[in-house]
Amino acid sequence: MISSSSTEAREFARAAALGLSDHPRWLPCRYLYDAEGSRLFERITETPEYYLTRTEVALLDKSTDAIAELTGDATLVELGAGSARKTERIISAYTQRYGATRYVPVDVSGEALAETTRALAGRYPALSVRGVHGPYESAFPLLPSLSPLVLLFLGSTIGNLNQTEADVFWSNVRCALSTSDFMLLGVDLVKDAATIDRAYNDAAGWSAAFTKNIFARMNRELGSGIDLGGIDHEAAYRPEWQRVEIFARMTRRQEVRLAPLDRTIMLEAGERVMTEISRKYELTELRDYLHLFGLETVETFTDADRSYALLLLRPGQS
Ligand code: AVJ
Repeated sequence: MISSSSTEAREFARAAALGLSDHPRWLPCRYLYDAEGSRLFERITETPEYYLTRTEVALLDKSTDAIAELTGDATLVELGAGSARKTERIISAYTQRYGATRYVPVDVSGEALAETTRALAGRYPALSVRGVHGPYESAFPLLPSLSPLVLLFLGSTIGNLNQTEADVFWSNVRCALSTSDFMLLGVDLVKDAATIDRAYNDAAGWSAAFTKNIFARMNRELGSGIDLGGIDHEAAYRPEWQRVEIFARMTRRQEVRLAPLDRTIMLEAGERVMTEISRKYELTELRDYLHLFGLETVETFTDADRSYALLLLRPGQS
């Protein structure tokens, strides 16, 4: 049932109307992650083509002890926590070293958050978990009261932000962190285009299913009536922009109903809707960029192929 009075549905519909009326057309990527989207993303991370998660987990295995030592005892706050499966490595390093530890996962998916909280509380008696349901911006006002803390932003999720959004994000981070806080950032690095293209076009089709799910969600929550069979997934690495661009291409004309707004938007056959970008980084460039926001790189952990990196950051000690 579609409840047109629900504020979440209206907000989703407004965001969709805004993006779909723009040129080029787009949808905000946070709507990819409902319960189904989070489940589909987990499938992507298990494909042989998607090297990011596997490489990050291996890096965490090698480096969490060093990280826990460098930061000292601290509250762990995680942006976009999802299933937090890889965070367990960090949590166990901190509980082993420091005993009782606070963990504050922040996620837009209420279901993922509830599941994560339940699973972790059972497995780590020394851990106190308090989830925050919302976009990661909703965590910033809480940070001063959680200091000393380590802000975790893993999975190269930062790559989803465009340049303007990233600038805002980093100034907010810098304002919210005090000089005794740290941030652990996971980023995917620039590499050959073929490897990246494969990661976003897995043979089993989970990437395509993930892209289509945002339209399935519109059907479920906004009564959009989109023919999902009339949508193709299109993802390609653009070396000149150092980013993957992910689109849904309409293979037929679609009438997109936004029931909460009582509006319909037409998409012609051949038109594309951008659902996501995924930025890839050069290490020196990234460190210089973060420095502009008053964040210093304490340590960089990277794999032998320099495929992926973990950066331990802290506010400049001025
Ligand atoms: C969760 C944003 C890191 O950009 O690699 C994977 C999302 N989308 N395949 C990424 C994603 C399609 C992923 N992040």
